Order: sequence, then structure tokens, then C-alpha cells
Amino acid sequence: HMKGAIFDLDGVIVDTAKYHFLAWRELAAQLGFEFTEQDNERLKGVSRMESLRILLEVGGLELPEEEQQKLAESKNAKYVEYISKLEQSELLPGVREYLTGLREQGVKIALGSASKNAAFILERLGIAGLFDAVVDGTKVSKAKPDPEVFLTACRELGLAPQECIVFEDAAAGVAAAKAAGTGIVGIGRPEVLGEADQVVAGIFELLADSQ
Ligand code: B16
Ligand code: MG
Repeated sequence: HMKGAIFDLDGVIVDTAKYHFLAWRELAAQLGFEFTEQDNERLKGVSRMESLRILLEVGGLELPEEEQQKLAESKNAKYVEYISKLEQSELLPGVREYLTGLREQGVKIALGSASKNAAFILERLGIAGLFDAVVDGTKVSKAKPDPEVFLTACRELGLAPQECIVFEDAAAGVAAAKAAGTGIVGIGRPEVLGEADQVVAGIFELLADSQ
């Protein structure tokens, strides 16, 4: 019986990956190399600095730490420009209905995301009020697959991991949830999310079960 539901942000609630991609691609272009949508797959669920490290690896560049900080800031400025225009219609199908339904059943709801922009994105999407706890990249120091983000979310909800279910689209996130000891619903393709207890294509598929 699920007492708490913990949602990843990018890929579960909203497709911000496309805006991350545009911002990273612009940065790569400035640095003089091409960054493809396929390269971008490697950045899903990964922290900002780790994403930059992968991007620089794609471009075959090695840069000093200080320079890397500046590039990460510059990428984030571009990204923030995109998400400032985010619209409520960009909420993925079924998300608002599913979260509202869970609340009505008394299930506590948390966000468990690597993003430092998570609170802003929830505001833009008009769903911030549906969350009992928001645990994001500003609150945790160890990135997924480390369980810190989900363990913190359970603690903030006042629940044991065994009482919670994590909804995740990235392999690193599924691994993090596994390590935390929560239940796991994978969002996406079974090939990538094999370790989840259940895999669905999107939150919309869960609506029928919950009503
Ligand atoms: P920021 P999630 C992750 O979100 C994204 O999937 C990943 O691509 C991004 O690098 C990371 O957030 C950090 O985002 O630069 O906004 O701090 O899937 O954990 O919700
Ligand atoms: Mg994600």
C-alpha cells in the first residue's frame, strides 16, 4: 500500500530534456563542436556539472575547473531563458489528474529531482501546490544513482522508503530508488528501466488503475 509517491521531474512530469538539449547544443557550438540529440540521451537524470563533463568528453576538450564553472553557468542562463517560457500545457499527459487523485486518497507527494531549477519549473507549470515536499539539486549533494535524493524525500514526507513509490524515467534514477529501498515505477522503455517493479509509457497509463 503506497503512502508516499516521489516523482522525478524531467521526463516524468515535463519534457525539459528538450530545453536542456537546446542549451547544451548552443554551448557546444560556441566551443566549436556538434552535440546531437543522441549525445543528449547521456545527460538525462545526470547533474549539471556531470552533464558538462560528458559534453566536454564528446567534444574532446579538457578545461580547467574554473572555466568549467563558467560554462555551466552560461548553459544554465540559456536554459533558464527557455524554461521561463514554459507553459502549463507542457505538463505531460495525465500528470495533474494523477497527482490530484493521489492527494484525494491521502497519499503524500514529493519531488525527487537532480535539477536546481525544479521549484521554478513547478511554479511555471502551476503544480507547486500539489507537493508536500520538494527535494531537488539545491538540497542534495550526491547525484543519482546515489539514493540521497529519494531518502531525503522519504524523510521529509515522514515515511519509510518501503512505504513510498518512486516514479522515474532514467536508469540512474531507477538505480537510486533501488538503493533507497522504495518501490519503483519506470516511465519509458523497459529496455532502459529493467530494474523497475513496473514500467509504463507515461503517467497517463496509471490513471485507470487509480480511479
Ligand atoms: P539543472 P531530473 C535532471 O532532472 C535532468 O534530467 C538532467 O538532464 C539535468 O542535467 C539535471 O536535472 C540538472 O538540472 O541544470 O536544472 O540543475 O530528471 O532529475 O528531474
Ligand atoms: Mg528524469
